Amino acid sequence: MKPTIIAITGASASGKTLFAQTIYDELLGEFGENSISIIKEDAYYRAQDHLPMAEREQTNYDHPDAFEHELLSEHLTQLLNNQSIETPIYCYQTHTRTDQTTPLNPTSIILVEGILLFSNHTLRDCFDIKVYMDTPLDICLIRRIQRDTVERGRSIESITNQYIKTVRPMYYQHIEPEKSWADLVITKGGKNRMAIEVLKAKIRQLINQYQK
Ligand code: UZR
Ligand code: MG
Repeated sequence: MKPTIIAITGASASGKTLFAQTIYDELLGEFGENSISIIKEDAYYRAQDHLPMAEREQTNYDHPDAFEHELLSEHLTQLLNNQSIETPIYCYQTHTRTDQTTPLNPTSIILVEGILLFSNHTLRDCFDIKVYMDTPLDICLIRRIQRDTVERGRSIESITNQYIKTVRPMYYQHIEPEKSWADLVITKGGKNRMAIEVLKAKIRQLINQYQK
């Protein structure tokens, strides 16, 4: 049986990481390491070593072209073929990849989370279940300010500038339209307990089939 790949997409700071991580942590405890893994689309931001810092700061990180979706699709295909992969590690401070990678072995369930997972046709076709986090944009902005000042070393000024310049317009151009591809639309953010339990129940059923 091939792994089942589940995509979780939605606006920046809509609760994708929390939703995916909660499902992962809770099922890992039940089924163990070979059952479930997570891949972050953020890890596949393009390497920008060739660009000076000032130019890297101008990149539109909310546009599909900022991601190496070809590499992510290739990696998912390798996992489907039962091969291990090396996922890139991205650094938000230097806006490029580090020279390290994280090894990842194929598991029965693969969760993939990120903002623009449905924008690329080949990538979209890799997903068996498509989830969209439909969190209001004002809530996302508040969360983004809280998160990026603490975790990504940003000033309020740089966050609000980026928000006006790219995050908000790209949301309306590229992210919100992704909703039409989704099988499940989740309201109330990454702590939506009922949504977590419903998806966990489906995943449990799948893992039990793999283990037969
Ligand atoms: P999530 N991002 C950066 O701010 N800097 C980078 O070097 C790479 C990405 C931001 C990006 C996007 N945009 O909104 C967000 N901007 O990371 C996506 N501006 O990550 O879904 O975890 O919020
Ligand atoms: Mg995230």
